[in-house]
Amino acid sequence: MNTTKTINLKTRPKGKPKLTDFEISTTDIPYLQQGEVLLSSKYVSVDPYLRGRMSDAPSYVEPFKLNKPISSAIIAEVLETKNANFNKGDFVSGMLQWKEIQTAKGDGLSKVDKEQAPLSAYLGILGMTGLTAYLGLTEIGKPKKGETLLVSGAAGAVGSIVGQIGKILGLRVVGIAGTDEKIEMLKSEFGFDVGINYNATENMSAAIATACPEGVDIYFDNVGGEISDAVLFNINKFSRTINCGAISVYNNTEPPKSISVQPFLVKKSSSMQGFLVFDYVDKHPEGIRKLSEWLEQDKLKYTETIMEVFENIPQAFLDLFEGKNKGKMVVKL
Ligand code: NAP
Ligand code: FER
Repeated sequence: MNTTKTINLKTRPKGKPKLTDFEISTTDIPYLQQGEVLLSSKYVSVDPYLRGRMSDAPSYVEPFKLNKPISSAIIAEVLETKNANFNKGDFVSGMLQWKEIQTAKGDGLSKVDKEQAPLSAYLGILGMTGLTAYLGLTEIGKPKKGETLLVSGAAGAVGSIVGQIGKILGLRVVGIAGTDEKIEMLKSEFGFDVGINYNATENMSAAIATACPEGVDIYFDNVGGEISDAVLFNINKFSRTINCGAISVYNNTEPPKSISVQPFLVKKSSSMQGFLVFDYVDKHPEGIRKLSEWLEQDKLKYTETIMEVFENIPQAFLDLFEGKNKGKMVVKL
């Protein structure tokens, strides 16, 4: 087989992305050059931040090009190798293209151990997701035992890990998510103390006040927008907000209308800080060590939503904006 299916960005999404913004094409697999490996994709990560790269606004990485493949974190198997660092049959993780088969240079690929954890875990708890949860909470949240941690997007990939790390560190943990089933999962499987289904709640600030009778010391914000506005009415003196993501406004076509945060922060000497996991590359090895240790000791659990087949990668991505996933969304090929 000398060709492979490829998923390209066909049009830049306006508002909510649609399946027609993507196009599947068949492209040639280039001849394997010295220093390269031939890879077969096994698990593809779909992530909210890819929405940003589909727009042409300036960002920390360049936007995806139209009619060119989209890329994301992928776990792949080495089919052939002309690179001494990789053997046939190795599994690797890297930022790769949405292709079934592709060639890649060795740099930027890291080997993953199938015996230590299931392959998909390297896209979630043992990858960017786990690092985001651990480093965001510890570096910016600066948690102290007994404090109250509120997490939005709590049943998602990052949020479900943040809450569990909060429990390990001795915090009272409250989660916000979109269905009763997710709230039940947060409490019964991940040890959250309380949960709020924002889709079934009229007055979010009152619900947060009830769920956090001693106020909010740390707010790990994955969603932004109205949910995060409601949190402001409940923040404590010297509280910290980790601005990890704002999925509720990623598809906005106009700048979001939020309430003014400044008076809330002034009154409570409270801080908000944007967080990017790539700013802490020097701490990634420590983070992975910690996460692996907690995983081995059964102190951390994870869940995944695994969709199947290559053609469904765009649908899996769209589903993130509908809350169809619990834990990490991945596509298995
Ligand atoms: P995820 O939480 O697994 O998936 C997205 C979830 O967002 C959905 O399951 C959905 O759950 C929720 N959601 C969708 N639309 C929403 C809306 N309008 N209002 C409220 N909730 C909504 O995704 P993830 O990979 O863990 O990422 C979570 C957040 O972290 C994202 O904002 C992402 O951009 C950010 N992130 C940041 C970094 C960084 O370095 N800063 C790194 C990784 C991720 P519900 O059913 O609860 O609505
Ligand atoms: C994310 C949201 C936003 C993310 C990165 C960004 C790695 C960064 C955006 C930018 O720099 O424009 O989930 O994850």
